Amino acid sequence: MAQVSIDLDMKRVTNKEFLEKAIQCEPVLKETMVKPVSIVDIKKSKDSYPQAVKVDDAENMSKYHLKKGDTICLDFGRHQVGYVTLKLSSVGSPQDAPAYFRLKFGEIAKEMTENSEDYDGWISRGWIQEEFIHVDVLPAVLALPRRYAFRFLEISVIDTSLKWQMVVKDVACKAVSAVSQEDVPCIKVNDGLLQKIDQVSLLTLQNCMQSVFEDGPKRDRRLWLGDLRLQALANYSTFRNMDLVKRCLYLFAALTRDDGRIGACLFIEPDYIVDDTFFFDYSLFFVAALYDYYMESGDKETLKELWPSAYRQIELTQKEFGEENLIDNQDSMFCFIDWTEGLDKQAAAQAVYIYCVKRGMEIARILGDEESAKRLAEEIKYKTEASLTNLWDEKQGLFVSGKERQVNYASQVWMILAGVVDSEHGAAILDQLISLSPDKKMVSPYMNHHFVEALFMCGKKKEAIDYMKYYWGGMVSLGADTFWELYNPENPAESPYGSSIVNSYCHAWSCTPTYLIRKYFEEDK
Ligand code: RAM
Repeated sequence: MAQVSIDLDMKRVTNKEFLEKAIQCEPVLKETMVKPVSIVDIKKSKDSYPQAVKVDDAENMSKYHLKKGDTICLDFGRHQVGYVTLKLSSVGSPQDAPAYFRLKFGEIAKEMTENSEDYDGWISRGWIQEEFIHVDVLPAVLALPRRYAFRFLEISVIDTSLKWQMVVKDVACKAVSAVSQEDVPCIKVNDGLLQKIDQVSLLTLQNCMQSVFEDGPKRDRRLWLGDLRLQALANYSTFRNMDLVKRCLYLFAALTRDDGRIGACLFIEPDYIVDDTFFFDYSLFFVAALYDYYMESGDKETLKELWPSAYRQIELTQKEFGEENLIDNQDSMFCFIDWTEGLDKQAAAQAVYIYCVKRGMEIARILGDEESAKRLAEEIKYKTEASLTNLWDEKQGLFVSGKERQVNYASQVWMILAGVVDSEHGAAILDQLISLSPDKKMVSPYMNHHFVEALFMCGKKKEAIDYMKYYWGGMVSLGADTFWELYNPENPAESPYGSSIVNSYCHAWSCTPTYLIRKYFEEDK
């Protein structure tokens, strides 16, 4: 079972002024009414990704008289996040028993073929989007209180009676988001697959941009710092909703542990509250996210106000280093990096630290805080030297991690992104990595994003584009209209949760191709 680093005894503190600023930036969500486009049949197949086959137009749904055991599956055309209302009635004799039916929502066709009773994973089955409903009196308008993330809605009648049947007269979804994909111009790249990848990235980001940048509108519907950093980058290249980023930064700075440590994620309901999960890398990414925000918005006031919170993350994470300026060996979930089983995170965590401290040093310089800038420059020097002396394996031409000197993707990628090696050296490392193909690869689109960014940074444009087409294009070829939380092309059913039923298929950290294409590629074509 995967574990996270949890601090059950933590004391929380709230900076009311910061919280107030975050509340002032709360977006008014745009609402769009969406109707299903067709009735489909999702064919169970040996193929792990079944497709939905159209059997009728959605406007014919009221022609279906549903009795015990009957099912109809509606396709809303593409992924939606919103509130669903159904108009139901009956035909036949007077309604002499309740209508009893099951509603099942799925983000992709595969979910519709999975049986929730089989779920035996370690996170809550409550995330499975399924309702068992009784309606005593028809006709009725059923307005569901939950917000769903879905493209497909299956209505299965468990029972009516022998004398009457249920009719679904109309179904509508009030879709919500802080932004609208239609406001973003298409990429100027003459490549159909890249255009498609860009559009799918945009819809992913749009549907995650709610009251905060959620990680996934199906699950966990929370603001996670690692996801936020990437969403914000994608947002700068597309929607440019600066207030939503500002809101999230102020929320993280407002809601901390009593020592100032920023949590890995936070909740906004019923109250604003920071979770008790902490990751070394996620706390540090507050520094990087603040830096990126300033570079894009020029909002120096926010930079100045939040700099002490950012600096505090460096001070606190600094304690994780031993005398020789190397991260002490820790339990595997002290730092996130990726969901890869058995991944040794020492080298990647060391590099994330250097990456973030470099951005911290830049902030200090921008704000004229010369003393901190000097201290951070020394910190970068020591940690970089320690990495090159202890974690670089000259014989293998790769970085190693931990006591077992594990070779993995994450260490190389993060050492490159952190600038521990220059781009020429980085290119050689990537060549060596790809040809060696070590066991410990990448699982999440989050880690794959960093790999692609490293390729771009080392001048490997063609490889980066080819890899994006292979990885994100792989999801497109399996029918994705939003990108997924997890995708391992070599094992498409993989899930860190014990079962893919609870995987999220519109997930923030996979939306970055729109950023990568626009930043590194578009101007060339
Ligand atoms: C998962 C979520 C989230 C991510 C964490 C670390 O629970 O998918 O997006 O940031 O992992």
